[in-house]
Amino acid sequence: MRSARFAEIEAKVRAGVRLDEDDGLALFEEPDFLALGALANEVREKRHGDRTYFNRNVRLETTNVCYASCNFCSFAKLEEGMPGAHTMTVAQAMEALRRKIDPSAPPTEIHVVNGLHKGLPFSYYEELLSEMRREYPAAHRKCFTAVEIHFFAQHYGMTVREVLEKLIAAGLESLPGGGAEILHEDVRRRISNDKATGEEYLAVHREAHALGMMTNSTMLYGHIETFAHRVDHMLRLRALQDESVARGKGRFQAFIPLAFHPDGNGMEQLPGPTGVDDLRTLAVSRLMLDNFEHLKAYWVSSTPKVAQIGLAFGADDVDGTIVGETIYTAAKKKAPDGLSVDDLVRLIREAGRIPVERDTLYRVVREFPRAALEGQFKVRDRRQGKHLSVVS
Ligand code: V47
Repeated sequence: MRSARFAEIEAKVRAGVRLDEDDGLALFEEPDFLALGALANEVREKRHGDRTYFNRNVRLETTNVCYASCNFCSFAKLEEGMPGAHTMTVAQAMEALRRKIDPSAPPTEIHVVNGLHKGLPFSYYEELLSEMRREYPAAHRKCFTAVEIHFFAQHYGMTVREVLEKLIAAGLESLPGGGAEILHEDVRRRISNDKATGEEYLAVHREAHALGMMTNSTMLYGHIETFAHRVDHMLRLRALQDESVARGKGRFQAFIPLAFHPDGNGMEQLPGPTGVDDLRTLAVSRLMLDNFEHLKAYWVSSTPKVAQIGLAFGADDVDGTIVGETIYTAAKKKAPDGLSVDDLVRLIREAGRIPVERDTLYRVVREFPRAALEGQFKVRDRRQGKHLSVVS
């Protein structure tokens, strides 16, 4: 049953009044979970109608060596030489990219995330970017989280601005949202004590925005944090976005809630979030982050099925084809190792939405026509490779 408090919040949303911390908490605790989803959907449809975005992207992780010991991470190895530790040379990284990329349908985005490796020279990252730009000039380079940029500044003795300027000169175009985890210090201290603080994470995005760069942000939820920490996280991002929008240069484009995966890391005794929590978190994010244009239902972390339902709970983007992701693979994700454009188009259409292929900056690459639902629900006859309509 919808609470009286929910009715108040609904009225605020419909009147365009910004929600506050108490509202955010009430939404996380709202018993009528479907009413919450419907309200987030109203906001989503007001902004985007049925349009639902995806891109063709590849992931590259060139080193998993990372001095930081985050409790939630199944990917990192503390030191070079430990079992499973690997670091590619720039030539090996380019070879790995060639293996992931189908030259007949090259991606529009290369998304790079790495461990914090103390033994590599700064020139490694510059060469990586310039080689990617030389070989795949049309693929947008969305590389290195704010935590990595902060680490480069400390480790190589530069300011954050100097690091960004040098990397931009080498080919960097935008920053991914990773590394945000939970910004509140009480949680951050317990889950990732030895990397950039919440304030330092935000400072890197502030600087990137001031240089005209677009960035994303994330939130790792479903571990030891409370709803209050999630709301606090959203409010900190919203405040920075206000500043950046007012400055009129770069800003956050998308917010991406990341469901915690407990396998193989320091918090494996925890169960991880449920599907309802995934959907509730999307819906609250859509309602609280009124100055973020896009909300991603990241199918790698939530599974394609939950991401698809997320399109009715506020999300307008499903990320992309994501060839070659290894962070969630290390945490034994239950999602496939990449989706084809056909898979994404089907997933979006069956949710009653219009698929739009975008580039990293949300420029339209291709808009797919809306399909009649009847024609969409098809089963594949594996022996004959033909589609058979269920509704005959
Ligand atoms: O920063 C690590 C998270 C992030 C686990 O910007 C984990 O478009 C769950 O940031 N369980 C990397 N999460 C991925 C990321 C991302 C993903 C998709 C799109 C974009 C974007 C960014 O993955 C890390 C960390 O927060 N992570 N380990 C885990 N066991």
